[in-house]
Amino acid sequence: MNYKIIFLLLLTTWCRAGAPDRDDGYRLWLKYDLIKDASQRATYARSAQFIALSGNTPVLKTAAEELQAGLQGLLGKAVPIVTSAGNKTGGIILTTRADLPTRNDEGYQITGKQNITVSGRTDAGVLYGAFALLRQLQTGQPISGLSLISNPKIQLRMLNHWDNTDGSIERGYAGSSLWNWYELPERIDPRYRDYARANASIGINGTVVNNVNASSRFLTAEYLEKVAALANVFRPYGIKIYLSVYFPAPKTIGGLKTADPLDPEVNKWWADKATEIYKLIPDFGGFLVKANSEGQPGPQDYNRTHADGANMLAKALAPHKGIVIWRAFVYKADGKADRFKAAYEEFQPLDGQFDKNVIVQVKNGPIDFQPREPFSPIFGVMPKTPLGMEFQLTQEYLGFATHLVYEAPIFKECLDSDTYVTGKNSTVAKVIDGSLHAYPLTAIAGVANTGSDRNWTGHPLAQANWYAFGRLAWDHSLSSEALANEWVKMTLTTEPASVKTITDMLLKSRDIYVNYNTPMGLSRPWTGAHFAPEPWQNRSSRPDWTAIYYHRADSLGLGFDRTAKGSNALAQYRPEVQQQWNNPETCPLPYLLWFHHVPWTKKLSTGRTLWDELCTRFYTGADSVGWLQKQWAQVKKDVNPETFDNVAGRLATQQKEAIWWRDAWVLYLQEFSRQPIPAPFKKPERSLDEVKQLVEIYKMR
Ligand code: BDP
Repeated sequence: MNYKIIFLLLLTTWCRAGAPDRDDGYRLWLKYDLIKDASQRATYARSAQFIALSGNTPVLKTAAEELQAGLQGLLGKAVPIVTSAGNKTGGIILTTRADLPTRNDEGYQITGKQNITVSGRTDAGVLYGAFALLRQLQTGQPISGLSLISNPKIQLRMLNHWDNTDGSIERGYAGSSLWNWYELPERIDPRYRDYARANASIGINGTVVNNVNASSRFLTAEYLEKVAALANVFRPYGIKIYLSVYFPAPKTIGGLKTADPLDPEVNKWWADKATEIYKLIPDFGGFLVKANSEGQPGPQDYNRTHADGANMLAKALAPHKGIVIWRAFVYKADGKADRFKAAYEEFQPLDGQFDKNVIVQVKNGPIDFQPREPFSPIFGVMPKTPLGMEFQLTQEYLGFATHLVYEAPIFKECLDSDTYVTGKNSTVAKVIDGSLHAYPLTAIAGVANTGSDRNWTGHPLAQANWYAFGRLAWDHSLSSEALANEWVKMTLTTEPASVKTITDMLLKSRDIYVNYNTPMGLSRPWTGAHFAPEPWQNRSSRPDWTAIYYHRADSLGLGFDRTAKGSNALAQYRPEVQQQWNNPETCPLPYLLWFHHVPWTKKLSTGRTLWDELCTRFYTGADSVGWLQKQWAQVKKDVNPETFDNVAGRLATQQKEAIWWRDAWVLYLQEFSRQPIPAPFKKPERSLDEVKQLVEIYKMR
């Protein structure tokens, strides 16, 4: 069977999977259903009579075939691929041009009137341009007369999968792993290609396929073959594969007595392993490493530093142009210390000590993917070390797959924060895109929210988080609203009123969630389910794995004092940033309890006391889920029934849980505040003991 026939077969499967009358969400934002407006279709069709492609490299072929498939669906007519436009007009030319005025190799340009030319300096640029052109049609924009250039602002735009060999996913809520390890490398699930298409369409160019809590099995010959088979599928879509590695692998699978990064035999083991990997996967991306973090071994076990560990791996990969992504997610089991400060304390002194092919990957906030965190102070203090961003798409602390939380505002809030590292307007975005410190390597990663569920993400609207992440990784200046709008049009409906309603729901969803879950700077990163709040949880093997460690409720007030009178974590930020947060009178309310222990009766800028303000937020947050339900009911006529019912069901669950979570917090905090629930809110119908039981029962499942 030749390549074209295979493609057509795949295409048929793809189309069958999502015929308009039965839309199970599998096609994501690449639906390509017929554009309803016939005159709009005809206008597009006049500019899309053929696709001219002169090259035949795999990525260029992908670009042409994706464009062809998309146009076929949107316009309802076959668009031929020809090898040259000759003197024909009215078509689309895909071409690479080394002298293109794009800023980097993956950028693209779309120009032209008589023919539309989509060009890139590399094949990948053309591929991204082809998807951008399709996006124009999908969102009802003009395609002729365009003159646009777009460049990715960040080089490595990656998904991190926390997937295990047994098919489970750490913190995964959309089924099991996409990778069928037991069937690989022989059986290639067609879904792997669909995964690659979706990623390429939003500019993602790298994927780490296994959990950061890594099994050394992934480095065995058996597994490397499986990984190589996946790499073969991803390659035509411009996506490189990376592996999370277990630092002591030289001991566990290499038979060495040590994994000391300064031991010559250990060095040799990794160098040999790298050579073995690159024989199988010539464009292998590199390693992601979680070391000396949450019980994972690492260089500190041998009195070496993170830099020693990272550089040792970097040297093994350097001859092959591979890179090391070393995570900064570390904190010690020291109950007296402030976990907020831990990563900075370990990493800041190492600034400038990492090899050129190392990038340090930092979570957006100092603690752990909370619904709202201040930006990690590390972003303001490591000018000599390339820092990459780690966001979490999977909703570990965001209500799993039942709560609606559109995450673009979380990402933007962090990216737009000013670190003041080189004066005003030194945003986190400018740190990580390299424009402030001229980092040679730039990266951004999202911990994936995908799984084997037919619609990929469990909650149908959580697809928007995957989408927005990829688009922001490409261009962090895009707004949350523009991305929501785009995604809704491509995925759910193009009816203007419904587009507006759903966009509005998405944009408000995060604040609604924060209000009933962790308002005003509360957080809840304790062990257990990571689902329902358990603010009473006070026992664990380590103090920073209890809830009371974070909220510090007592008879006087609530919140973690991180000023100079408390842990002084604020000192890790530049003075201008400290100034925003260190005065409880002026600290913005969303961050108040992150930095201050505030008396229950303290009057806030809203005119309410802390207690009354908290109650107001918990209650209005929970009530707003009802608003989300009402909004969703309004779009019924414009959204396919399967997706409509799916979302409606999840919103009903969310409503129930939001009330439960509100009750958990207010009943628990009331034991300290000793204040009534303020009018007009009614006191919870259940007792604190009943809520505690609910949580215990939840944890049993
Ligand atoms: C925490 C997760 C844990 C991860 C860890 C990490 O609960 O499952 O392994 O982050 O990022 O949020 O390493």
